[in-house]
Amino acid sequence: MPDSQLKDRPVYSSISVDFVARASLKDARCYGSNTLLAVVQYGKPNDALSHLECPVISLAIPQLDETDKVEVWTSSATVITGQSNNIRYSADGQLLIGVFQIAESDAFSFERLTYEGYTEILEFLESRGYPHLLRIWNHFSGINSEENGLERYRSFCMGRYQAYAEHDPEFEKHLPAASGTGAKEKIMTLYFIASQESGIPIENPRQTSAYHYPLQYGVRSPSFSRAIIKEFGGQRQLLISGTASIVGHESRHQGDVEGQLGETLSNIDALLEHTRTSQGIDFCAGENKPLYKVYIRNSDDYPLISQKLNNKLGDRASIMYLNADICRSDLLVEIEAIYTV
Ligand code: 3EB
Repeated sequence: MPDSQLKDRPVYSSISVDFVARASLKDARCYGSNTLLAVVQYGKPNDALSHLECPVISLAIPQLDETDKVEVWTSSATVITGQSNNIRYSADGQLLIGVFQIAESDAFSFERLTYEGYTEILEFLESRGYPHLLRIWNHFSGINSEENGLERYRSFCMGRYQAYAEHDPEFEKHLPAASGTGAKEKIMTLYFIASQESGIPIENPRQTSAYHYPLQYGVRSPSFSRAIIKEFGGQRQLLISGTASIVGHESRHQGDVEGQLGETLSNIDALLEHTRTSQGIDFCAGENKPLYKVYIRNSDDYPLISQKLNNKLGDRASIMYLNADICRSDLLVEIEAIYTV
């Protein structure tokens, strides 16, 4: 490529994410040779990490393994941070990480609170020039409780759907990957990554697309894609949504946590295989360990689940175990993952 053309090419930062020991976050701005974009911490840590200049996202979701591990996102480029209404964020010119966090007051219906949150996020991303929402984590209290005759997760799906539909009539073609779980305090947290350029949404051949789930699961279907592929600075990430024991649109292995775990892992395998054949990318061939986050409804199931996962993955994955309710009351475990090649 001639020099002149090279100069006009935008600089693409590389983006990394890892689970690291809290104590290794000494510097206010950097982790290793990269700049901090955001840190996510789980449970009720004593240390607020207030020395960090990047957004610190705290979730009332207990960690079932080592309690001093945090999720760290970094960039090789210069990072700016800021706040706009209810959103704290950082951005590096290619990627933006933000968090919308708000008390779940009784003043609004839960549907309305969700609608307002999503609308604020979508408008914010559009105005900042990062219009492509790639991945979002949805955490709020009482996910399976009924309120005004409707399960709160279903109210959430209605508010989310409404916000997306108003923002973009074609929204189902570019939905982000997502996770949806309960949290132990009455705070709604929506944290997300978005980019200037779009990613590629992937569906799972073993599962009905969530946005096409039939009416029996709620008037508005859950709006998310099964995974997103996005390239950052020569590396590609596969951001896999929270995945559970659902085949087609039906929950399988009711009351059988081992059966649900096996089905969930089959779903993740099917998604990886489908990505390999349809996109020509083998995410299992990477040298970086994939990151797994495992949400477990009943903490009593943690020993069994961790033992089975260790048998299957050994030390080929970094795994974080969390104690959270899951959006269908018959689901006992949900697993999300990030692969990099
Ligand atoms: C499922 O496949 C399980 O509503 O954002 C997983 C990931 C699930 C995200 C969401 C829900 C969501 O339907 C539940």
